[in-house]
Amino acid sequence: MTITLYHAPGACSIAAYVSLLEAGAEFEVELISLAKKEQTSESYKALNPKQKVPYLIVEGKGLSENTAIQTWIASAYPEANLLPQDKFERARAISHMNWFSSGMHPHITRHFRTAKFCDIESAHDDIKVKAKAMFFEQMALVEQELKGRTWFFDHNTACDSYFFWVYDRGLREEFDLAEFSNCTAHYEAMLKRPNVQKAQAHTK
Ligand SMILES: N[C@@H](CCC(=O)N[C@@H](CS)C(=O)NCC(=O)O)C(=O)O
Repeated sequence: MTITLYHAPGACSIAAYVSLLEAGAEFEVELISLAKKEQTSESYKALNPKQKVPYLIVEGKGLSENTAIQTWIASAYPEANLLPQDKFERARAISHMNWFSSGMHPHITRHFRTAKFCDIESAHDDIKVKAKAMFFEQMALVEQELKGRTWFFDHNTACDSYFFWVYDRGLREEFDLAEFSNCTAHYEAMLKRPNVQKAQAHTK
């Protein structure tokens, strides 16, 4: 099976990268520089008109969206146990990933790329304050999810790889996340995983 992951260092595509490594998959990584806006190049747009990473190509067929990519990896490599086997728990894991994608990531984007959302410069600080507050509201819910547990489920899954990025991205927005001690412990446990270190080190 030929698999190529389009990944940008620092981007949410690290979640798929970590899962492919955890699955023991054989795959190629094509690095995209978001700073150089390579996601808007004609050649990348021809592949993925959404102009985002991650993008996965499996045997010539493309798949976008973190949650779908993670779900495919888990199905294609069942022995890696990247999502819970129990049907309800598996649906809950997919719910978590959708939450990270649609309920948390957009707040970070509004904090980071405020000018993309509003031309009125004097309103930018207000948008940032609100985006951060909305992100923190969600973080408080994740904090409860992780109470008394190392991982979201009874073993490390794709959800953990995905939330690792959410927390890391919050730190890079200079959010003080110390009040979320369960989330911080989760982040620290993820940082110790060799596949997380490997994916993070791949910047060139
Ligand atoms: N809904 C998509 C979002 C992907 C996304 O926003 N990726 C960001 C990087 S973290 C990106 O490619 N941004 C480039 C841009 O917006 O120009 C998913 O969950 O995969």
